[in-house]
Amino acid sequence: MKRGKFISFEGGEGCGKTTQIARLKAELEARGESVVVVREPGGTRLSELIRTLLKDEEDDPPCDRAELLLFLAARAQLVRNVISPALDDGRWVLSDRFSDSTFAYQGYGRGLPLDFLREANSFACEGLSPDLTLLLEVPPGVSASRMRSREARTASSADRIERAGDGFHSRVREGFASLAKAEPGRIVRVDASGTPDEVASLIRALVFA
Ligand code: T5A
Repeated sequence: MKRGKFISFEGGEGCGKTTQIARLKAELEARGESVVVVREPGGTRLSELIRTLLKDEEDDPPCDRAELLLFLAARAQLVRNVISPALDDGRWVLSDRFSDSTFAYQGYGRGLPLDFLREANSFACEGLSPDLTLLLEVPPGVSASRMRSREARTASSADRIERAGDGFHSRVREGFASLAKAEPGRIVRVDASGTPDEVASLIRALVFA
């Protein structure tokens, strides 16, 4: 059986990953492919419980090191129980965030050492890396207005990481750009500031090139 393809979607808050993943999934299914969509942190019962702790724990919020280890624990469970079996079955896996978010947020954003992060992450994912990573980029103003419109529509409010401050989020943005520069063969930057249709057609051209 031919191994499936693994594509991760990355970027800052509200860059439109979820919207584009739904579109690519529909496109792939229309072409007869079998597709699994996962989100990080999350995607298994244990990983979804960890997600709640990471996003919403206010009384005893995780310190930076605990935050890192919780993200990695959620990923280890997702890789072992969902992503690797799906790839072995020849299915496509589209992941809303993966390891590059850890490097950008916990490495560049929180300042934890990148060498250690890479090693610990590789242990957590048993060496698995995406075949292709689409880095969706929007200017900070666009990201803020998309998040506001989503919050208004869903009556939700910003979580602990979204509220981390402008300095943190600009380090994350610069981190993603550095990661893309270091691995141009895997990480492709996508201008995500256009309409959903415009961004979807850029992505289609990259995936079906
Ligand atoms: N994190 C995660 C870490 O710190 N380390 C890690 O290792 C990992 C894996 C996850 C948080 O955890 C952090 C990063 C995050 O802070 P989350 O709730 O999953 O939290 O948040 P995000 O991944 O940031 O996802 P969001 O749902 O906030 O944003 P999306 O998925 O990028 O954007 P989407 O598609 O939901 O769109 C947002 C809004 O914009 C509109 C949509 O309709 C929606 O209202 N929109 C557009 N509007 C105009 N034009 C377009 N092209 C649009 N595309 C979407």
